[in-house]
Amino acid sequence: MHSVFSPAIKKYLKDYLKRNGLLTLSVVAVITGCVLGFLLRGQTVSTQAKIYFSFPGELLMRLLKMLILPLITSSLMSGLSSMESKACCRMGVLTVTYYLWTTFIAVVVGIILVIIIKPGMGTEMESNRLGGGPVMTSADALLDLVRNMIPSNLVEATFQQYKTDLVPVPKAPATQKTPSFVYVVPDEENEKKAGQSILLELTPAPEVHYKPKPGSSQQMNVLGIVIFSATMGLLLGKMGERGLPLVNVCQCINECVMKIINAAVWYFPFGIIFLVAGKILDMSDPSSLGKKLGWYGITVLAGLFVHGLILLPLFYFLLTRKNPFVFIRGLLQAMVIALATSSSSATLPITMKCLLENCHVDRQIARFVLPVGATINMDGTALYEAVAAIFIAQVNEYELDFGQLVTISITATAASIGAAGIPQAGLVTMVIVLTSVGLPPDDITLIVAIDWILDRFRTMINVLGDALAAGIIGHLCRKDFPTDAEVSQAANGNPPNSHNLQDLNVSGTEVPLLASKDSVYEVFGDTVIERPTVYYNICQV
Ligand code: 7O9
Repeated sequence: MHSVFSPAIKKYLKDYLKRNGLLTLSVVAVITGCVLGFLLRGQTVSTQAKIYFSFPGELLMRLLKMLILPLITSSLMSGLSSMESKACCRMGVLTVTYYLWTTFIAVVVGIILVIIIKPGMGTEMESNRLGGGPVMTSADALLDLVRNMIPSNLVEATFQQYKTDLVPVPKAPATQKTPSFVYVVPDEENEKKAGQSILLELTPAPEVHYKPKPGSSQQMNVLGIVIFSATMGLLLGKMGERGLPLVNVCQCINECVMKIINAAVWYFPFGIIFLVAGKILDMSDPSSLGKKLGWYGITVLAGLFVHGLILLPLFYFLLTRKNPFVFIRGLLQAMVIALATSSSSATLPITMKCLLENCHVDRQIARFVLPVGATINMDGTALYEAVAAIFIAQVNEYELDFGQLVTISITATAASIGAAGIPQAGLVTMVIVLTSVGLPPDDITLIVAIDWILDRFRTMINVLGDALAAGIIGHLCRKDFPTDAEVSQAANGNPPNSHNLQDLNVSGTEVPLLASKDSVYEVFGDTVIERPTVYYNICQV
């Protein structure tokens, strides 16, 4: 049969699918998931059927989450161990400073937009108030954060966090001899009926107050694990030869995880369809959201857009003089997964893959910058919290002065940095931001209806922020680390034409390549394995 496509078109299509096949499939999966979800909403689906229907998506989440622990521990330990302590220190300080500033800028963008758009002004809004439950104080949350930084049991830290529980303690009834009375001043309607104030006898009801008690929350204590692994990595590097067996174990774990990811990505498009469709089946009716909440959503999305697609790329351009959109193109796969899972930690394995394979960021940099970024850098979350706080103030017709805006910007930045260390972060950090300026925490229920969808978009910006940071830090610290090009130069003895290792004609040999004074790079086909120089010296003996 005669083909309808000319050979040129065929070749183009083949090349395109080879390069972008997975990405295209993932995007198609998100769209199919949305369509399927909305179609099924028309039908009556039982809860049981919904659970079965969401099963492939659940598997996707489990698969991603399974990889987080081995990936972050091995990345941090092997990444930091093969670095000089001076380079390490410089990179650490740069990374944290960059994260702090970008988060603060995200908050400022959010505040400016919410003040310009004013989504909460005007008519009153219905709120189904929570009723005054106990609210954890900021001091308790801060103490929990510090406690979680130093886990008392490392194995326990892999599945639970320390959390202060507030337990109700009834105060002993006051030993009053005479009953106390209270005047109830009647409102207008009661006045007509009663015509006078009513005197009530107060039975001395037991007054409840809440006592903090040690408890736990079933979430991984990332902060503790990140701090411990980073310390171990640093010290392993200092130990030299004796630390090598462990460094090697970590590198092997890291490589294996990356191999699992390479295989698992082919399941993703299928999983995404059901993940997205399942969420859409579960959501409440969008028409009940109302106009104000719509404007609020638009404000958050506009803020995320300005920060993620204008400011962050601008910083990237100013600091590296490279085209940020070429870099972002390489990250699209990770952004689609972030959109589908709404979790930047679950997306971490894919972000790592994209950075190494498409953006050619130095491994050592990515292994440090990404896990730390996933833990403390949440630009989208910080922006969202600031917008939400001011939106709630506007709904309550509560005027915020400049000092209060500054307070919101600082608490929102701090809350997003600490989120991973605070149990039940979503709610608690929002409460901290609101109470810092005297707003009612109960009003969080106003925004819950639309939170799940905004979460997806802010997760995308969180992931983008971490990845762009890795690109920038990689560029700023490029002198401290050899690039792939330098490695291949050592391999061929002549300057390479391309950064892509596949283009090099180094066939899989046992030739170890000395690329810098700290690391030896071994090239096996298109894979490069880095080892500290000391290791190589031992192997040579
Ligand atoms: C969003 F480093 C890792 F990968 F191991 C890691 C693991 C878990 C890092 C962080 C976490 C973690 O638990 N993070 C966390 C994030 C905890 C509570 C709240 C949040 C905030 O999440 C974002 C948001 O809701 O705005 C968003 N969904 O980036 O994942």
